[in-house]
Amino acid sequence: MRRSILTLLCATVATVLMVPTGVSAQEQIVEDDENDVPVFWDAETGATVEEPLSGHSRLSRIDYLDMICYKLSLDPATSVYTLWMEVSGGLPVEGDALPSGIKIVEWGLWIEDGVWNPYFNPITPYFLIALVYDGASYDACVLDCQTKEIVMSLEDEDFWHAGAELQFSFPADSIGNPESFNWMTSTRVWCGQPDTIGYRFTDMTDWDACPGDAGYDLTWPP
Ligand SMILES: [Ca+2]
Repeated sequence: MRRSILTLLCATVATVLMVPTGVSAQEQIVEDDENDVPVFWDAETGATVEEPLSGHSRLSRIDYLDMICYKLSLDPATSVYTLWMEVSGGLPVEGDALPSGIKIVEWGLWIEDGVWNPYFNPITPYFLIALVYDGASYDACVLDCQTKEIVMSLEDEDFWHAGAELQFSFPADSIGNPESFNWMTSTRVWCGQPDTIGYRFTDMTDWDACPGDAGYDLTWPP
């Protein structure tokens, strides 16, 4: 069941640290606007409005869907990437029921070749690395978005969550050892069955996280 679910889940600060080997480790810390879940606009005024409620939980009141900070880092000694994320409220503990109407929650990292923009550059991502919760347990994997195949299911020791923080790690070779790429993060919920398109993105890397780029992606290396 867990694998079938995963199959279907299809102010930036850059710092350079020195590790004992003398090889530079890289990380990029990104702050995200708080209380921006979900984003609905009044067509006339441009003001954000609370989502319509149609018998399900109001997404804007689920704090763990609201990213407030995240960090991507690469350990050159092991060639392992790690994504850490802090959200606005405590994450579900295993066994906690999901809010009414939601079947799966996802916290994801997208690896892309270009700056994704839904209007001007709607590219297909290369990879999605995601932590998911289905109301019973957590799981994580590396998904090839081109083939929609799972490249790697992450082991339990490769991801964790505690309070309002989560983290997952994956080897660089699982995404083809790219020297550079674009990346963004998101949260997403499935309200329909996982084999449908009944999902909604609830938070994404802010538009202005990467000044100068007309899209949502950041650039790696920072
Ligand atoms: Ca946010």
